[in-house]
Amino acid sequence: MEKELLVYVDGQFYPKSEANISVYDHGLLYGDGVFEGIRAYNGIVFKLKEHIDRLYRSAHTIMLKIPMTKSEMTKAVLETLKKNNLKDAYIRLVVTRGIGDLGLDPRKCPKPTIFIITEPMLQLHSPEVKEKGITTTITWVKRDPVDATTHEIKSLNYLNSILGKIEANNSGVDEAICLNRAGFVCEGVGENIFIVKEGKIFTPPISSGALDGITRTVIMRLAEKLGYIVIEKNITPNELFNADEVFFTGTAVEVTPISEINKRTVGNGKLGPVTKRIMQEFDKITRDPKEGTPIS
Ligand code: PXG
Repeated sequence: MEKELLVYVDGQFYPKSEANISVYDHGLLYGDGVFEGIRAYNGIVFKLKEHIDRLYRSAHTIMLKIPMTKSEMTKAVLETLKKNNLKDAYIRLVVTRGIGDLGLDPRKCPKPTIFIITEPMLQLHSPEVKEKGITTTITWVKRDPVDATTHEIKSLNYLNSILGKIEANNSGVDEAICLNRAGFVCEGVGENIFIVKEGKIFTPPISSGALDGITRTVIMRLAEKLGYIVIEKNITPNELFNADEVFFTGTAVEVTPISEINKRTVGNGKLGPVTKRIMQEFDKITRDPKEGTPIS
């Protein structure tokens, strides 16, 4: 029998089939917790420090005190990868409020639950999509507002994204695009969004309610280094439909071109030159040891 992957749960390692948490965990009962989706390329955990920092920022906002230092958390992630002998991996790091009673009061949860799942990296979209682009639809469900369960917090409340994803599935397209309450473009369900217009690059500000994506920041810096002007501004659906190029960024999707939005073809429907250049350069960055933390 093939050896099972090991999962870190509260300081111990369990085979995948035995890695469980309590049904009284508030992460499950209320979505009360925070998480990170991280990726390792060829033995280097890409932007691990940035992911750990964001995890602690999310936890700070929801007043969840993680009972580990950032350095201990970093070690736990690396240890889990080492134990599983993984070099190209997807890492899911989760901290929940922990076990409590059936009331929602977090004071009843004395100890946060921490678990780390690592899996070999699987391709989200087929390789052709990087050439052809994906189809999308703007979903009816509005992004959670910034004065509520905003996606600036990477919390376990992902129903907003899941509703968007269901809408994409029902419409027979690959992914959903979310608008905020004011009607401006916000992000995908698990991706940030960029448009290219007349050679300039635009992306919605985080104040639109989007996650401060780590790939987003990398792409903004990269694009500037390549000489492009990058502007954070509110983007309307009309601007989105009439962009020359549109692409998603994220840990899972990396840089993925969008070819269609609500049946409207983006640009000429082919991979645009700016997106192509950025995809190529991003690929180099993910493989640069200086951009991450080595597993061993
Ligand atoms: N917005 C949201 C709401 C996200 O959840 C991003 C943007 C992109 O952020 P990063 O930091 O990854 O550039 C995310 C991240 C998955 C998966 O399994 C989703 C994310 C990350 C990893 C895996 O769908 N979302």
